[in-house]
Amino acid sequence: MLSSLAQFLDQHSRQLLDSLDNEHIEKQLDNFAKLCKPSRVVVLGDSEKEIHYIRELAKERGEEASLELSGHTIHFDGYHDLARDLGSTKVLTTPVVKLSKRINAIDRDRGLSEIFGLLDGSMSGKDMLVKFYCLGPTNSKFSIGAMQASDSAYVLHSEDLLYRQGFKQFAKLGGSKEFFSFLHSAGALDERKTTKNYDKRRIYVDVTDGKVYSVNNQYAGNSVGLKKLALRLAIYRANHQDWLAEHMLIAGVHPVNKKRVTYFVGAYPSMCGKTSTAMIPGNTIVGDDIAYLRKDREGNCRAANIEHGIFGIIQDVNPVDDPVIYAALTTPRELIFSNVLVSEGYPYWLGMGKEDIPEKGVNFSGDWWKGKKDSDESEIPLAHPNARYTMRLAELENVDPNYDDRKGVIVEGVLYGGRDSDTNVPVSEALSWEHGVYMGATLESETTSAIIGKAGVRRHDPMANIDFIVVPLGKYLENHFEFGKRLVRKPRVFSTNYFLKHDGKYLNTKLDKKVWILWAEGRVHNDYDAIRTPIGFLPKLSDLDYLFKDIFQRNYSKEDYLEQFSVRVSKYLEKILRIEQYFENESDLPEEFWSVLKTQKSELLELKQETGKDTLPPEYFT
Ligand code: OXD
Ligand code: MN
Repeated sequence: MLSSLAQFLDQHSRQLLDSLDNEHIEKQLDNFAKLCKPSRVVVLGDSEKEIHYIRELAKERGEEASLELSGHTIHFDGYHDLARDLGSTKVLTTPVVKLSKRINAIDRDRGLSEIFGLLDGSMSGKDMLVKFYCLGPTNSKFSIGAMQASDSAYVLHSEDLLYRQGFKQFAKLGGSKEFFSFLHSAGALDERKTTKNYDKRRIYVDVTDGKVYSVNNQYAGNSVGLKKLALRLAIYRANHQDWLAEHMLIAGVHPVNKKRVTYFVGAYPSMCGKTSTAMIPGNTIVGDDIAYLRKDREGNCRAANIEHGIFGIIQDVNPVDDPVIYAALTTPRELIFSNVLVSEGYPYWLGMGKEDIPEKGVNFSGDWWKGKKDSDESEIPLAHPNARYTMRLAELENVDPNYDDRKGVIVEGVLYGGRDSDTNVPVSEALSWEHGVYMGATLESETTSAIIGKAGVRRHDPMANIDFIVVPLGKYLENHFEFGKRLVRKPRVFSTNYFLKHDGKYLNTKLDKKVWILWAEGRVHNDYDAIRTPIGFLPKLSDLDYLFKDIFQRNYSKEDYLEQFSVRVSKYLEKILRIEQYFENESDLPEEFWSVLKTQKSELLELKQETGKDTLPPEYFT
């Protein structure tokens, strides 16, 4: 044991580190301690006692406070730290690190010197808490060890809810440095225990070294290393190997009256229906956010949830739209709410479907009352639109029995869903794996409040992963094309759009997505015919009508079908123009990508010339 590190450790911590017998871990912790200068370095194992310690510490320190229902706590991030901060998140570059143009970068030496300057002494008077987790099920091909060091008990409490304990996994490393590590400091705190120097927030990702440094923040997307910070490291690794690290849900889809389950993965940008797709009543949930995908020996695509909890957006969670989550959030269990309104010990959020919401309480702005304004004179909502809940998946009644399977689940369908008010149909199936990759690569979405910046602007978001693709986009897409080529049983690929509007009004209810997903499930098993169009295979009216009747006991009219499933030829051509502009600056895009685009474009142009129409009904293609 390095003597400089030993002086920070109590006996238990020392024993734990000794038992890991890994010089890389010790060296890293020694460096972290020298840099952040905590009073102590507290190393924790996997036991219930240690989990309990963190849970209580978060409350003792005021980072969380108990609510009325047993197990519920509230945590507030600072008023200026309520979403992922892409501007302050940078990848450290060296001559070997090549990145997509959309990723912020900083020269490695310069970046390290800047962030080390900010971390210097950041933990003085505090403990550095250290825990070991496993990304993915333990003892599996998917497992990656992840070490988190942080001065925030909230960060470790969140990780205890969201990730698998990994001390034993680390013990098996046999001294290797094949693990990720994350150093986080919330920095100086104000009286609300939120970060004071949020303007000096930095998140620097060292992809070649498998490390991320994060300082002066608390919002979990910035602070919880194992979430989006680990996703970046995993994407770098996966794209230099032969697997996929994706921003995807994993769900078991169970058709009505049929004894089978079909596993889907799905990529949806934030606030585009990802969690609610995973949570569709009748589905079983394996994961709602991050999946690793690998080919197994038989040539199947296997997916594992690298998490075992949910850090979910809580806006619009109500008994009608999200009954399963709503039930979980309103009953006792271990659960952290963040950035909601609290009044008399109960949480309130936007769109919760309650009439009697209190007109005052405490929220992300401190004491809150209806009509309260911020310094720009805009009204502060009762809860932040990106307010969250954090809980274990196993708490949910619809958790899939295989959610922790070390082999992962066999994926038969892939979903790509954007937020698109005027172009894409509610559901369609890709014409091929290549077309499916194209559908994922050309996902567009209106921006949302999960990312700092203006909401409501159309944004390209390939595979809903653009914020995290720390390799050139061309390389990332090639990895997708190649992955499919190697599979013996390729999943079918579908695009969904739950947000189609007419005159500003949504054309579908939030529950309609169940029909689209069950149609996709049926297609995987060849239960339904479909109509081939340039944008993909479209459902037939009779099959949708059957599904609407079967599931919701209501008809699906021809009018609705025509409005929702007509091919908006001109809108698609506009989209293709946007795509061409977006991708033209990326170098080395795979040929497959351009070939799908060119085929689709020429087919649409031809249709337009032939018919002179902007929109064509599905029947036109039969
Ligand atoms: C998330 C996000 O929190 O993508 O999952 O913002
Ligand atoms: Mn996410």
